[in-house]
Amino acid sequence: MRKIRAGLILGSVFLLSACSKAAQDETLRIGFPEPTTTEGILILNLWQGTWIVALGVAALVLGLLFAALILYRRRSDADVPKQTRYNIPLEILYTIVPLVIVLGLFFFTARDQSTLIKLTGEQKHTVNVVGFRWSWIFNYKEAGVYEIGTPALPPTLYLPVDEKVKFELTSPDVIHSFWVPAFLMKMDVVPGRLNAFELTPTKPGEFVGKCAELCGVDHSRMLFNVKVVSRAEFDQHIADLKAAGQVGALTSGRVETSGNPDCLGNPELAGCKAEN
Ligand SMILES: [Cu+2]
Repeated sequence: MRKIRAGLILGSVFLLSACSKAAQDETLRIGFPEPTTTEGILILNLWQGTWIVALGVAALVLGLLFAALILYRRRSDADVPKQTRYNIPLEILYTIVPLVIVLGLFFFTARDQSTLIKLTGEQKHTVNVVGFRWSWIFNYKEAGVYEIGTPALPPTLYLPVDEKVKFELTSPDVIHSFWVPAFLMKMDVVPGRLNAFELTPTKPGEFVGKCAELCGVDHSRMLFNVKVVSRAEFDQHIADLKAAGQVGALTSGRVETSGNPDCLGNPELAGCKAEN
């Protein structure tokens, strides 16, 4: 017994020390990426808290299970352990305890969700994100410029670091979902409905985004990039979009393919037309 325990401890120490710091951090985040927004920390805490509760339940259940296996095992044919049934207090207990756990998890989820989707109106700028079959448009509302992507040329969303941004999500066709994994936040983009949320990116860098709602044949190609940059770089990018003539706002970039796959992302091709 002692040898097994020593082996287990040694083994886990060895495994942990063999892992890189990054892998250890990811283990502590239980698979979540490192949050790069103010709001992401709240989501990470909810995720970790839920896991702590789940591990607590697992420890309790497995502990009771093994205790019963060892302490109350049948030791001889003559000596039958005491049989218990219809233990009302016990049955009430194991009905109420899961209810309390589920209600607790629900409470924290609902509380954090209402914080996350609350619109404070304190955003520094607004981006209207249009998800369409099969790419994204980013309308920078205050600046009056836009960026549009295609499956072959995914667009890049620029965001100034440490500035609260409001995303307004719209779709001209089917339900998509706007997801930047590093932001730990996603929201559906629903036709005929204005969904919105705010967040504050806190780490400069490049991140990937994607559509997280199976929306059709080219769903997997609805990729985009996010660049969190300084205010100066952001202003420069806006100026570049203006200089490129990408002024105004687009509501749809849907390309009518008329059966020709080359039309995807190439509305200017002969025989292909853009639908707005
Ligand atoms: Cu989609």
